[in-house]
Amino acid sequence: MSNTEAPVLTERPESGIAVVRINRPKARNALNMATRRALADAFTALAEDGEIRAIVLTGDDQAFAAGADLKEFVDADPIEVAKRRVERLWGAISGTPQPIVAAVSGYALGGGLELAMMADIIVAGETAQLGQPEVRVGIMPGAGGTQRLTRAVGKFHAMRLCLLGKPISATEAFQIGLVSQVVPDEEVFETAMKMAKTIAGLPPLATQAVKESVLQAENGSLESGLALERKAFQLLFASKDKSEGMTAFLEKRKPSFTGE
Ligand code: CO8
Repeated sequence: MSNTEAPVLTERPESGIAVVRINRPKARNALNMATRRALADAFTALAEDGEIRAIVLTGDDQAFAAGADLKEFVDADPIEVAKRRVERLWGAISGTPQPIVAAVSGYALGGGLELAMMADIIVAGETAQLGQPEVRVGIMPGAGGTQRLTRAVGKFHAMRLCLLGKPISATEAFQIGLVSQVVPDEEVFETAMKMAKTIAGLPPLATQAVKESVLQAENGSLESGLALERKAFQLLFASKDKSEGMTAFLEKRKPSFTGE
């Protein structure tokens, strides 16, 4: 397979930043098993790469991803679907320690929106459409669409999206808290890259501790979340970047972070 035919492309356009691009344009970037495996492999490799401090996850102009590949679902029975153990592949993405910025243009539907919700920041183009249309083909969200979505937007928006299956515009998604920022279509990737660049320039121990703590807010009780946040906060006082960041501020100069 030549690189341009690979279902997922990883690029390193700038130091500290990786771009993971879903590359099945003819199928609207539908997520078949090969693509899901390639995504998991890409994120597993990046998670272990100490040089990478922020990741941009994207598709193309027409689609971020139009959901699970229905060709691989149409004849599948429950045992086959269970045996695919897709949760292990999703886990490789959602468990990535570095912050992930999703750059969403076009369709982010079904498993595609669930994938976007595994990112930490979502930038969407103004004509993007986001939704959980699974009910329309007789199934339901199966990779976080009833869970991450509900945590992001609350019960009543989540119910509307999952029960009616109708996509919403990027503007509405922004209003309900499903995306972080809406920008003109031609600025989606550039905006996500700018955010990644900002994150990559900050102390990685701190950005990764922020990610871990914010995600904990979705998982556990307020008390356990506050305890984790407190410990992560305290631990950062052992980092050289904390000393450098604060000293540089007080000395009115630019800090130089090393990741230690
Ligand atoms: N699966 C397979 N092929 C797809 C998919 C898909 N999800 N989406 C688009 N394609 C293919 C089309 O079949 C078509 O192929 P061909 O050219 O060979 O006919 C090509 O992409 C272009 O599609 P359209 O001609 O339909 O393009 P449009 O621009 O007119 O429409 C849409 C784009 C609106 C995205 C439309 O294609 C569509 O509605 N797609 C299906 C969306 C959908 O229902 N997604 C949910 C799928 S179910 C799911 O995601 C469950 C997640 C559970 C995760 C758990 C995993 C185990």
